[in-house]
Amino acid sequence: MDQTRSRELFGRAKTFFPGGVNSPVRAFRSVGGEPFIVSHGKGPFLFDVDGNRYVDYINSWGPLVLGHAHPAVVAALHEQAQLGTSYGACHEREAELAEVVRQLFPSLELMRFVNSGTEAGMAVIRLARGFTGRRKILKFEGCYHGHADVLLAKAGSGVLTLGLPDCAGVPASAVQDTLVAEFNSVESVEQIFSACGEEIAAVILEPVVGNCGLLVPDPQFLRALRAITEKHGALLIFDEVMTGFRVHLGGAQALYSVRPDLTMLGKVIGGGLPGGAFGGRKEVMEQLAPLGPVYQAGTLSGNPLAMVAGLTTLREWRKPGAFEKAAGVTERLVEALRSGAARHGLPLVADSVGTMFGFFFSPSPVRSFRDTQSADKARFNRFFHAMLEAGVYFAPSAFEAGFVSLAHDGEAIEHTLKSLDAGFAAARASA
Ligand code: KE4
Repeated sequence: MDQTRSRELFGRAKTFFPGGVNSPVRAFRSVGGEPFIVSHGKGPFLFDVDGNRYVDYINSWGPLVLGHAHPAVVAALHEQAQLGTSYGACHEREAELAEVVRQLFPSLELMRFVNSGTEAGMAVIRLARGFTGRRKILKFEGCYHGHADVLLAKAGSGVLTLGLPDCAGVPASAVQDTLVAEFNSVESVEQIFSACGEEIAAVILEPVVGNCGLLVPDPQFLRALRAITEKHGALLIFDEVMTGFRVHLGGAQALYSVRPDLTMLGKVIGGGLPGGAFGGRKEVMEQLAPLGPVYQAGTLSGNPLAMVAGLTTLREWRKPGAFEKAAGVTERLVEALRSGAARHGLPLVADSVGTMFGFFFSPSPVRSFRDTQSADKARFNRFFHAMLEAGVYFAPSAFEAGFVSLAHDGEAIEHTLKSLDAGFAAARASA
């Protein structure tokens, strides 16, 4: 595949940006090689500056449930741009989007729009601490909630050790009150709560994990977290930035019938523009300025472009049959991954929840962050590059989720399935 122009432009990008990128995962460091440079996207496809076409299973890391440049979204943005791109003042589109969000997420009795999932994460932690008067936060290994210091903590050595900084620049003081438990392990949560439950302001998690590959919750896990947090007076926070509208129109909280106290949203809600939200119980949200003492703000929060992109996206996405169609294609892809790997004698576990999927080259089920470490990363990387060569773009990391859009029908999915043998043959080859 000729990527001459991409190489030139990526070389230029590296003179401006660390690693040539504006977000680390885009640099292909985990899979090796260098990324292609996008010229444009359309439906399920990305096109690079050398004219190569790729079936895109990243969809901008989740936002594009309709695919790239959906005509209705483009038209809505074009119309709004002529009325102004940002007002820094109240306008009707905000409540219009909020109304649709609350129809799908009734637990958001009140909400606030922000510009990213990270902002939503910062806000819910401060709000939970302000509402409860407590300091400790319990998160789970492998879950990512944006890059706010307080959430960049990794598990300490012992079960009860407080979080350790997960990257340079995060002082120990920033994560000294962040505890880290094991996803799908009720026992690890109960141990921490029995030791300091009355100091814990909130438990925060991705209810279906997408940031260390896909981890599906055991049936009783989310219900157990609900019961434990209620018992100890801690808030339950669902980070649905990735799962929102994707695993179910109403997110994981609808799919698993567990109502959190606070929810983070992002990605899909902005329809491909910078957008996020957080919301939940009225009495908690009323602690927020200007009503209450917890401060949070944002220049571009609720900006009309993101509002109309989100609104148009959700209106199309909630049309009868749309979600089910994309979920059906996702299941078909996962089945083809399983059967293709088996045909090539490769150990592989694959799963999907709604229109989100993940797979590991692993002989055994992957139910926790620790399990992900047994996955064969080198094998994934060979698979990734062979599929890219065939014009199919999976996430450039063995530890990310994949996403299907409404546009992934017909040619896109047929081309993908036809290309899998090449991917598995490369995966099987010795390093
Ligand atoms: P943003 O600040 O990137 O909008 O959202 C942070 C975030 C919060 N919560 C969850 C569950 C998320 O998945 C994310 C961001 N996800 C990554 C994908 N692993 C975004 C890709 C990137 O960082 O470039």
